[in-house]
Amino acid sequence: MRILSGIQPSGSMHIGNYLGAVRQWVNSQNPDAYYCIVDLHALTLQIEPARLREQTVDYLASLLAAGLDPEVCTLFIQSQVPYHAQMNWLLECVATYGELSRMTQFKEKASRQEGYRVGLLTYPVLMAGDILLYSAQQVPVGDDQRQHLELTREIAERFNNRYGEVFTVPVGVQPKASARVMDLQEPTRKMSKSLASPLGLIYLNDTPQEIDKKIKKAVTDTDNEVRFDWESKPGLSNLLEMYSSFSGESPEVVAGRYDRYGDLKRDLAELVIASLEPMQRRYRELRADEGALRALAARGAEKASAVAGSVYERAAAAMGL
Ligand code: AQP
Repeated sequence: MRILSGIQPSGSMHIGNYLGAVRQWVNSQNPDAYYCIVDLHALTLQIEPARLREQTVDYLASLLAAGLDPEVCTLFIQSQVPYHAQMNWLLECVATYGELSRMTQFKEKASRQEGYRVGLLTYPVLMAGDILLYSAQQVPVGDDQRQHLELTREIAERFNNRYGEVFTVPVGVQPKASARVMDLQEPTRKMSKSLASPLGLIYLNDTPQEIDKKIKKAVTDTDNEVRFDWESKPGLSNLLEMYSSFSGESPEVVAGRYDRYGDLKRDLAELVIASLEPMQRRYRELRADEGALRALAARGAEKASAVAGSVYERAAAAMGL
């Protein structure tokens, strides 16, 4: 099964990224799976160059620590495969301004800043290129990327109708639980790096004390009845779903064991700390050898270029270049 997915090295990786996307990557890795750190996407928002460089390596270590095996799948850095930027231009001449300006993430992010960059509008096209370059059949992503994936399908179909069959039309795959992990302080909003509220996100490398504090301070409600109900109890349901994602039980079964929010929060904190601990240990070991991480990324880029190059050449030729 040909798979492609990516993650932006903006901010630090959080459990929304892990439960919504990265854990699926680990479970579905195979020799035909391509996973990339999409550093070009990170340029859509303000980020210090030195920080971006550093975080890109942090993400390599985090993905390996989470369980990706470069002997099994291909792991690479987007900007090291120039076909992504080249394909972006071809597809910008297929996508329309109207469809890009209707994207919910664009509207949300643009509304929070003055003078936003053109890249903020067009990055779903870059993402479409990321996917189509690898003829991906499946794209494991969190729920927030559903709209961008639908756009990718439309662009692929339009291209194929206009210029001939070049692209595979992909499908998105969401996890059964935690496709949308919510902010712990504002549980009606997704947990998100660019809206980092200090207590709202759990980062994969948070200390046990930080995790414990954030979960204990998570916003719930006042009626003190433990019930899984997103409509009337979003804060509590977010905690129950998080518990369920780490323990494998259904959120209803977890809810049935508790009478008090405090007890649930205490046990959830313990569960999250214990689940992340082996990953954190492995992260520290891997991050200590930056040379090895960069060498691994270079090998990944070489493998990825071979696949992306041939699809790019076919797309460019079909358009008359
Ligand atoms: N809260 C979330 N719940 C479940 N899945 C999530 N993902 C992101 N947030 C959640 C999934 O993680 C993958 C990588 O995401 P990304 O870093 O490339 O970009 P994003 O979706 O835009 O993530 P953020 O954290 O919200 O970053 P900003 O704030 O920069 O937009 C994707 O598969 C995504 O679905």
